[in-house]
Amino acid sequence: MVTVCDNCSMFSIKRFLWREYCLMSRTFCRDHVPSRTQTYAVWRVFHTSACEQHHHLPTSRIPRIRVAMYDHCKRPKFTVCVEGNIGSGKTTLLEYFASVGDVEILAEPVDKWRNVNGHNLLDLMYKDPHRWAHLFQAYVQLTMMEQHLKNTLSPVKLIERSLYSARYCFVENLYREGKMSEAEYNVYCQWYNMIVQNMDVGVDLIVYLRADPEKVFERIKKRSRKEEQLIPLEYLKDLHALHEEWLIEGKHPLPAPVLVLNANEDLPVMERIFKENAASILCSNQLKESASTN
Ligand code: TTP
Ligand code: MG
Repeated sequence: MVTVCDNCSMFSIKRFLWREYCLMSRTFCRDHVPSRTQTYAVWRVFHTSACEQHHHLPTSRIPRIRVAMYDHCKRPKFTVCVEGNIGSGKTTLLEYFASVGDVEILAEPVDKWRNVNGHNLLDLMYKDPHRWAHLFQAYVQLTMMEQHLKNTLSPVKLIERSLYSARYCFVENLYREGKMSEAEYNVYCQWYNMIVQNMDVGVDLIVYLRADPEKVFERIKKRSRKEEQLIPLEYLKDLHALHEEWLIEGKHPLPAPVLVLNANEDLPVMERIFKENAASILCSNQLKESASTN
């Protein structure tokens, strides 16, 4: 709703524009920076509705805001993060949807973690977490941020994991286990808070692949990713509990609604479950609604 400003202060105009921008950027392209004329056109429409007497401010005073323009990005975009314990089937879900829908998938950059200019940080972290966990998680945070910020062309962007699960599951676990010191944990959390408070992480839905720790333990053994061979069942139980705390019990902030899927089944059944939930995962209902209002 438009609030009519009494004195037409630039502050209230900016606040109003900013709110409109935030509303639009949930639905349209976040990265289009409009030209000065386009900004003015948008600003004038908003400002006219905000205060009818004062819509002729000089263009030099137009706030330099970033506005999502309808012309440049007709299709709305939804970001879905796929969460769940190690080996719960996140990559499998991504691959399934890549083969059936107009989606862009961003698989987890595990290969980057395994080769930072020749250094395998994932391996170092498992071998000596006291020494390497903080550095490893700092790098995970950086690469996750890249995933969140990445521009995609498809209307739906599916990301394996997020900044949030790294923070609330893995880092929390390392700290509780004493593998990350209090100082390291504090520095990590300050970085994390700065990022989520200042960056539009823009998650619209979380799909939680909920699997029993015993089940994922079996799968991890089978797929034999070399760095993970010594992972004990206890570690997977702890991670499972932290996923539950975050995604089911609401102990930490949730950036979006959560769709919970039973991920204990084998591939053919999992594919059936993915298919049954495709409309929710691909946000097709919301996409249709947004398309019809454009
Ligand atoms: P996952 O992020 O769980 O990915 P995955 O490919 O194992 O899962 P799925 O089988 O469901 O596709 O973990 C990848 C590896 O990285 C795993 O060894 C755990 C580790 N990891 C951390 O140690 N800290 C982190 O913050 C993250 C995100 C992963
Ligand atoms: Mg994976």
